[in-house]
Amino acid sequence: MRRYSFVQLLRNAIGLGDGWQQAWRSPEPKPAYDVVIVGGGGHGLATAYYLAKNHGVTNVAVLEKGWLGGGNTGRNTTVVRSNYLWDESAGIYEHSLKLWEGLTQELNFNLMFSQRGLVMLAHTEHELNEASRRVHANRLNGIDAEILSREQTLAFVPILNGSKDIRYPVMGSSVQKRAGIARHDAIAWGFARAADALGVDIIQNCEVTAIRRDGSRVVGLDTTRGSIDARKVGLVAAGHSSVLAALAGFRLPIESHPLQAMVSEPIKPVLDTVVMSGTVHVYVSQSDKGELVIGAGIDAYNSYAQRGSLPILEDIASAMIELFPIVSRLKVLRSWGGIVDICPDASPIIGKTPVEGLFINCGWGTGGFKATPGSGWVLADTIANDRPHPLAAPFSLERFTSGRLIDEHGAAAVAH
Ligand code: FAD
Ligand code: PYC
Repeated sequence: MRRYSFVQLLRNAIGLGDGWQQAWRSPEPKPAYDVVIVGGGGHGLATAYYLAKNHGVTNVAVLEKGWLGGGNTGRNTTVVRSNYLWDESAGIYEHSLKLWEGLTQELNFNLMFSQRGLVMLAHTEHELNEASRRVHANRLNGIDAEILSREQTLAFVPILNGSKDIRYPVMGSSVQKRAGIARHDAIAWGFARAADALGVDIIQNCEVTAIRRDGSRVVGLDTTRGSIDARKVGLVAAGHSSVLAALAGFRLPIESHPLQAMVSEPIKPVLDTVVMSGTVHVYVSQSDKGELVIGAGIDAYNSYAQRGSLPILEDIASAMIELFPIVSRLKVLRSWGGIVDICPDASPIIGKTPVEGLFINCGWGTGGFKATPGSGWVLADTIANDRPHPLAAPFSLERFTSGRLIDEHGAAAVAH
């Protein structure tokens, strides 16, 4: 990897240098690979990186129909936390959080991971009980979690509306202090650069249009850039997972919905943590630039369009003003949407499929950004060894026939 001197950095920044070195190559697809990963979001790129790094499997391609991180990876609001309810979830999300804690150094790429804490507000007795149950469950799994009283919550987030006369007064909260935010596209770029350096071919503008089988086994893919043979294939295509599964001839218990977010104009620092409210349906953090990054629950209808409807934006604006009256005259700079693939139990699917040699990672719904490194790690291990990684095993597709669901609607919180 090329190193730049300070003067070279300055010259490049004003267009007088000899240009930036490409962070990854742009190879033509080869006729065949040992493993092809479909989807160049964070999860797909992480899978390719860990295949190469942890398992020495380097004859790998990542096929992306658009540009790297152009799906949900580049559209999410970057909340990273591991405070889910069930032991199975604690396993995978905490593994991921631990990887986040060392990833900037490992990838030598500034992911701007900021462990500023995350507060989940409780506005009802039911939410207080649910928070307390989850905090105890987290602690039993060695995950940091605390309950804050109403007074402690208002002290932790001074801009919160402390009035008891609002629709949903703040009654308390749970907090995970190791939670936080990161820079979303940096994780795609960091994994891409590191995977490329280990020999992985990253191929953009390459849409998979068919999945070829020989009997019950996958043998390759047709793409907009030609046919590619593959011994093993990983489908890691978030909003389009059910479309790809249909190409392979099986169905997924997934619904695809738009999920929207927006940012305000930049203001002085007013919020040094992340706040979520499941009841009034809003969550917010402040970016390093000063913008408030604000998100919503899903749009209720199914869609494959990367945009949503206006009523959701009106709802989150009114919820924000209710919780944080100081934002009432703030301007919204932009809003956007992504397509999230949601399972009935609000937990992901990771593992084997009914087609031999074909693996899948999907169903992270509104909450997969935080899991990017952990999910890549376990999927790579699953593909390399042809059996589920122990942390992935509970999240198999079979749970929808066995009935061993992992219901995380409470922890998925506002976004579901
Ligand atoms: P993606 O980044 O979507 O990557 C999948 C890729 O597959 C895409 O780039 C797509 O173009 C490609 N693809 C699809 N079909 C094909 C094909 N046929 N051929 C080739 N390529 C194909 N999660 C959190 O943990 N915290 C949050 O704060 C959070 N906020 C969110 C806010 C919003 C508004 C949204 C939309 C999502 C949010 N999420 C959050 C969820 C999170 O973004 C996703 O779970 C996660 O990014 C999924 O990553 P991925 O790499 O699997 O998917
Ligand atoms: O999963 O923590 C999360 C989340 C926050 C906002 C959207 N998803």
